[in-house]
Amino acid sequence: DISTDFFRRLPKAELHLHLEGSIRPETAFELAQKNGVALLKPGQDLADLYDYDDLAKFLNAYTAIAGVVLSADDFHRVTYEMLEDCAVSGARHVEFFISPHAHDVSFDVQFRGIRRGMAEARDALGISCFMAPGINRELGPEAAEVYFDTCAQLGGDDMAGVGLDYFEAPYPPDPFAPLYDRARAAGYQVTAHAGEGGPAAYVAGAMDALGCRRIDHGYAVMDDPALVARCREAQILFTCCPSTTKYTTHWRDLTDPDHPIRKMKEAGLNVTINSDDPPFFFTTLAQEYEIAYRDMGFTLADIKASILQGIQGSWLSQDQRVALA
Ligand code: ES4
Ligand code: ZN
Repeated sequence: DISTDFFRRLPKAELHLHLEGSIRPETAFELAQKNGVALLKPGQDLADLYDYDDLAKFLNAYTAIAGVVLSADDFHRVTYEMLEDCAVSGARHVEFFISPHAHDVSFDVQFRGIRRGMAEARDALGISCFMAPGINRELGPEAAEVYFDTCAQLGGDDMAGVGLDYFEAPYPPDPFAPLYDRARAAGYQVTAHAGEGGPAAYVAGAMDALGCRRIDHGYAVMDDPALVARCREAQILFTCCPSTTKYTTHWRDLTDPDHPIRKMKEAGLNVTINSDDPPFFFTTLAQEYEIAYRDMGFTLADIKASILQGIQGSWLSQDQRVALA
């Protein structure tokens, strides 16, 4: 049988990863102590924090962990450690979301630390990386505009795009259309979480209203055969995350023959494998590939196709994508 090490060795791109959701539990614990943040309630241990069975409860844990990261050095550390973990899993290129609004810390401090972490990872690990602010859709479109502009001022070349995340239904993508228009006009790449907790119409909305050619998760697409055909023809890239579905959707069994990631692949959609919030979902990027192969019907040819589609759909330049493939 094929070992985890085999999947670790495959050179790949990670396109769907959240900085705050990548913080190692032991780092969270250390930073909480150092910063005097009460991460755990009396009588709670770390395992109690990593206990959730829906998107809302997961996001509460995510927010609690985000609260321990305070100084620029802290942001530097968690960024570098996240990229180091990606590199160990065989990632050569990483595009990750940040959630600046999840911290009670000035954006200036956050971006300084994150950008230093990225620079150090490029030097020390030999990987390339971009970040994109994830817009918490619960904030609403007006707050999102201000938020995006602040990020764009601080992000420089490291900020390649913009994303939309957090609790999905009943927050359709459409109200964010003016912001996405502005971001695309300014040269930013765009993606959005859709069809994880929301309906197929939100996947269509991310394409039609927001101009996305890349969709994070997208599982509900399988509820609409006409939309599946459209996404196949338009070669929309879906950044899927197997282990996430065990905690945030009703697809708890990854071996289920009706699991949407399996169905999306069988329907001929462009599906990449990603890790989302690895320690929160008790996984790594390499392990997600192993799960796709072992539990979701991906052949080695499917795995290779997914990796190549991920590289092609990344935000690297054409030359960089050719070099990586
Ligand atoms: C997320 Cl799994 C998931 N869904 C929506 N928003 C998120 N932010 C971090 N992980
Ligand atoms: Zn995500």
